[in-house]
Amino acid sequence: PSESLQSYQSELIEHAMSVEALKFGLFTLKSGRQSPYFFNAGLLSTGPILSKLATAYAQTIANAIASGTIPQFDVLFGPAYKGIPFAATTAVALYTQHNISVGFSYDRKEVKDHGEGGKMVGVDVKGKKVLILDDVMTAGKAVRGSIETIEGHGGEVIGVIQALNREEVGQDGVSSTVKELEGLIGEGRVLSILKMRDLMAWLEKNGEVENLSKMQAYWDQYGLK
Ligand code: OMP
Repeated sequence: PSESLQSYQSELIEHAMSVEALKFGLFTLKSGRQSPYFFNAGLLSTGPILSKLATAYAQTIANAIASGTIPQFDVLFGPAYKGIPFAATTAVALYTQHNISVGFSYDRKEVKDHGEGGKMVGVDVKGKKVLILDDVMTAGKAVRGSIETIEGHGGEVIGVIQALNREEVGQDGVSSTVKELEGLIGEGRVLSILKMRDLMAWLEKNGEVENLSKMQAYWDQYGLK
């Protein structure tokens, strides 16, 4: 890893570690892979940490718009459950810190049969450009579900942003989750605050030799080639 970390990136890593939302050790993933690290965004749950996280999402999004990587968009979509508070706070940060005004919406996991009904809550995505905001991506299963939901409601997905992109190959050992998703929504449009490489850069900078070598071994086996 050679890319240098921005301060909002190292701050997020350090805050996440301080509440054990980011842990190094041995963990079994949804895919069955044995990972030397795990990111549990559900533990990013204090005002100060949410504020750091929303600031980091907003900064990443604003940079991507400024460089033309993603177009300006209308709606920030946060999938249930963890995406909901993160998208809401990021919509606020985009407005207060970057003067970017967007709508906010989210889905329910269960369909309601009374009251406002339906699966979607918030701004209608129909005919709108939508950016999906979620916590962590491994094989992209969750993101694919969100793309289906938004397109099913007539929206156009112009990008995806994650707090952490683990950058892993698919179950077949060769396909790249990021490439496949980019095939659906456009080149370069899968954004993240942090990538697995950034975690490795942080470990290297902080002299965590043992964790770094486990991360390297995992990367050699499952990382994007
Ligand atoms: P995909 O849907 O395959 O991209 O995996 C994302 C999901 O994996 C998340 O929504 C979590 O349920 C879980 N997960 C984490 O939360 N953190 C990790 O570090 C790794 C995983 C995982 O199991 O791959």
